[in-house]
Amino acid sequence: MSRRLARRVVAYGAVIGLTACSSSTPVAPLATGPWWKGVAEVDRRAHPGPGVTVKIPIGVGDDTFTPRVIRVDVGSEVTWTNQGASVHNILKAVTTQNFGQQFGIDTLNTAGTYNFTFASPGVYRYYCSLHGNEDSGMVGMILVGGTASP
Ligand SMILES: [Cu+2]
Repeated sequence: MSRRLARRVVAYGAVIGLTACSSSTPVAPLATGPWWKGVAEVDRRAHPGPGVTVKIPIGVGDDTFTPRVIRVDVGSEVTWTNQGASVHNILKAVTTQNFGQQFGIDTLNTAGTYNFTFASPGVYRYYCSLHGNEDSGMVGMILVGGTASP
């Protein structure tokens, strides 16, 4: 580091120190918005016909639905498989949303599976109440058909 650069760094540090207590200090905005913004969408469409099973393993120890966001064809069956050691559940993130039929499972034990067939296009969000809430933590989303991500 050159002497001039070193001086500049020291000066910058001093400015930070002086302004840290000021109410006018600019603060970098926190990441805001829904969790699925920027999350990779895994496209599982173009499988032949309805009834295709899409595996969603639940990560060992990290309590996540993997992948978090997948897109499937209308009529696709999705299978959640608990590959972890913990018990999980699968609940609607929006309780009033119509999934077409009863959705979810209260207890998904280790090695257990849960199947659901998505018969209508739409955006279907879900979560595990043991390791998250409707909007963060152990959450997932199924995009059915060509419906745009929200
Ligand atoms: Cu869980």
